[in-house]
Amino acid sequence: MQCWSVYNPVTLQLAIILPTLNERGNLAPLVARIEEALGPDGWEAIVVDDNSDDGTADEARSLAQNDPRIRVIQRIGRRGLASAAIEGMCATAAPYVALMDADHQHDPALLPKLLEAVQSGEADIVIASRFAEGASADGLASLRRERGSTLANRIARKITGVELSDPMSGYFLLETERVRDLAPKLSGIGFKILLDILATSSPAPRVKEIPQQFAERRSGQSKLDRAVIFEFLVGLYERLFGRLIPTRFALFGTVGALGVLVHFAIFGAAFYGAMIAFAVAQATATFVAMSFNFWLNNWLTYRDKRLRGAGAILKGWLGFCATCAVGAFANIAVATLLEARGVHAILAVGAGIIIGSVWNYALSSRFVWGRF
Ligand SMILES: Nc1nc2c(ncn2[C@@H]2O[C@H](COP(=O)(O)OP(=O)(O)O)[C@@H](O)[C@H]2O)c(=O)[nH]1
Ligand SMILES: [Mg+2]
Repeated sequence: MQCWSVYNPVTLQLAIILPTLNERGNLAPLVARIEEALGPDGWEAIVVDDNSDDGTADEARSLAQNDPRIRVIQRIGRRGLASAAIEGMCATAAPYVALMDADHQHDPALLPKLLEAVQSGEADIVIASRFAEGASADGLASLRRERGSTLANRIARKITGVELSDPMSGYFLLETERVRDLAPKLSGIGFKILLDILATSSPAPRVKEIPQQFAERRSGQSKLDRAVIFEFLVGLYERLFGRLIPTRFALFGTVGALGVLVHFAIFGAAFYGAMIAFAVAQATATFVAMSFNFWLNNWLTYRDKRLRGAGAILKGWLGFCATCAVGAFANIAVATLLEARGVHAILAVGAGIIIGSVWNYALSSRFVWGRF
């Protein structure tokens, strides 16, 4: 007979957070590699899965059934690497926490070294760098990306005040309490979680970099196109104006403004160029501009929650068009009402546009890129 009371746990030291999106086949071998690096106890691995279609969460649960060191957070209707990482980090009782890709690009053998650096008090945050001396970055998909990273590093230095070779690394370790303290201030948008932590910490944390051999992903596909420079501009904006006008709304508005240009271009070409009837030209321009906005929002504004696959895109696009119709109605109603009350026509139009955009944003962030 099994006697539960003799259970004598070794104190939990380290949690390894594994954000996943379709990484089913990578989990079991990764857990084996983590065990090889850290030994049998003192650690746990928390899989934070955004409801992957390949059954990653089921696979994690089936591993966890026979292995209490594995835990699963399955998020429904949520997406995003940064927010998954933060949520996982706040879900552990371990005093130290590491973030790692689940695709084997990061070598678990480095974990003891990372832990030792923070545990000994040598550093507050230790980063496995793809670019520090002694590192190799064979696994980086393209040279372009690497070059992007180099430029990004220079900007990062300015923002964080910390000298780093790889502030975009997805593999690092720190005290869990630090994350908990910072969590309310972290943005949770995008992929730049480490940069966010560094930039938000005050005073600047003591950082140590350890070179890593960055490998090719073992199986599955990369989900991120890390447009590094874009991430930086977004990060910069967020720090400067993010509290005034939320980043996503600013992106959404910028895309909307570009849509207006597209609208005028199409309308001009159809009406003045091809001599098409006004109503048809206007309808065509509206349709093209709306589709353009959907595409660009899916590509930029919601890049961390991007709709993929023909079905999801078609559904999203139809939803977006429906949303825009409601927004247009609100726009016209508000503008007409204000104008009738004696507000200057241009001001009334401006107010209509602002109300319409806020409507569109609120509806589409919920019904197109959020949870219906
Ligand atoms: N939970 C969650 N995990 C994600 C998301 N996007 C990517 N990941 C995971 O984050 C890690 C890094 O993503 P990956 O696609 O490998 O990016 P790459 O290394 O830049 O190619 C992998 O373990 C992914 O499965 C997401 O939206 N949510
Ligand atoms: Mg990867």
